[in-house]
Amino acid sequence: MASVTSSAVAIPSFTGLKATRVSGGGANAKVTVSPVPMVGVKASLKELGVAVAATAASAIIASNAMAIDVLLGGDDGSLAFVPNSFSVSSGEKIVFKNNAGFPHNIVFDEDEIPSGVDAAKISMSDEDLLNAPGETYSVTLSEKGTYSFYCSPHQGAGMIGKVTVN
Ligand SMILES: [Cu+2]
Repeated sequence: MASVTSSAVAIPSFTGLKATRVSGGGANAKVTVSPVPMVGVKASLKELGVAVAATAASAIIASNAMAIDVLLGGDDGSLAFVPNSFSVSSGEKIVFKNNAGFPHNIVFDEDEIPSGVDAAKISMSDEDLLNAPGETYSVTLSEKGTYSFYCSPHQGAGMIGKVTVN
């Protein structure tokens, strides 16, 4: 965090440096000299942009309860969502992550979701599967209520879950 602050402070001095060089040079010098500091300023602005973006991302992660991870398949080899029953806030991101016993998928039960919600829009298709370790499927639910979902290859084995959106 401290390094980002000092980068931000450094920007005006770079700009000042460039202005001094341009105004100090002759007509010919301007043409040849100014591209060099321009590149320097551009590069530092770019770096700053990256630093700010990184800071914003980590701030979101750090401050945030606005995402929940659900493992697909238990560490003990169980064919289950872990956790299989949980609550989220409206608009909170749910990240389903392949853990064990894949392939898995996430299909919301059209009969057990709030009315007006299109199950197809929040589900993976039946044929679409998460095959690789660590693969994810994310969904954000905004309509409040209770939603049931299942993994189509393992529904019969009890791989079902429930989320309440508050
Ligand atoms: Cu499964």
